Amino acid sequence: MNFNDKLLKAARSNESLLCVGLDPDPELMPPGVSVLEFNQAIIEATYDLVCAYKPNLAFYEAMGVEGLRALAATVGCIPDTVPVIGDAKRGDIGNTVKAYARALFEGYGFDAVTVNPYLGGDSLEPFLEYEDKGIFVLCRTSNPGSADFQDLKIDKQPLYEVVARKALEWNKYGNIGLVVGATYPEDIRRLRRICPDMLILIPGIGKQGGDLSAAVRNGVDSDKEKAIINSSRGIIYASKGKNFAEAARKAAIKMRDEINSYLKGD
Ligand code: OMP
Repeated sequence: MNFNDKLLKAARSNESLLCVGLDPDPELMPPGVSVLEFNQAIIEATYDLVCAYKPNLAFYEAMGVEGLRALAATVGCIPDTVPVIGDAKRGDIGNTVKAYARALFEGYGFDAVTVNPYLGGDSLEPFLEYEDKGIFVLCRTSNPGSADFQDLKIDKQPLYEVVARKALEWNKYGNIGLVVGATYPEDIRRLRRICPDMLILIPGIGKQGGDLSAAVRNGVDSDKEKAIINSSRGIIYASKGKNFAEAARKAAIKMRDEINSYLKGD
């Protein structure tokens, strides 16, 4: 089953557009719990509430070889029914990207990855050739400094719109999605119009202050699907105590239900 189908299947069966970000930070994790134990407990507590998980590689790479082992083991303990997005934001010249794609898809076994389009279409080709995998192109990022480049106008269009139109052009295998920050809900609306059928990964809820209601309403397609709403710290660090997994479950239920209430138009 390809990534898009796996994602839609998980979203429908769990009635959830929520993606939980697995971003382990030793300063925020409960004391005395290893990264793998932490992730395992979070996954066991939330796998029936999410449409995907998204580990960000930075947090694992920062822990050296042990971190990479924990990442590989984490991917291995996520049920097959729930897709895993490797948030790596890679991009480079062709042969290097070929190695990145092999590492992420064949080494770690991610179902999808995030990529940086700055080097242009040919640089993404080795990712796209994995036709069954998902490739999320950074389009409008959630951080305040995203304006530095992404707002620059080219023939009166902001760069992030140019990226979205290019993504449509590159999408010959139908496996491209966009990354658009919840902190820019009006841009989500515009980008959804430009790409009516693409998956859109929307981070920036919670600690970054994104607007959940607007992100959901503006992010979904005409069937009220295809938006993947990510929260990392807001879910996995709901408690630093022994009850951290239970607290993560409660936070995930709350956010999933809130998303669903916006879909119903509440
Ligand atoms: P929280 O702010 O803790 O929910 O984490 C957000 C996660 O989404 C982190 O892993 C970020 O690296 C990632 N992210 C953004 O926050 N903003 C973006 O524009 C893009 C991403 C991403 O590609 O996922």
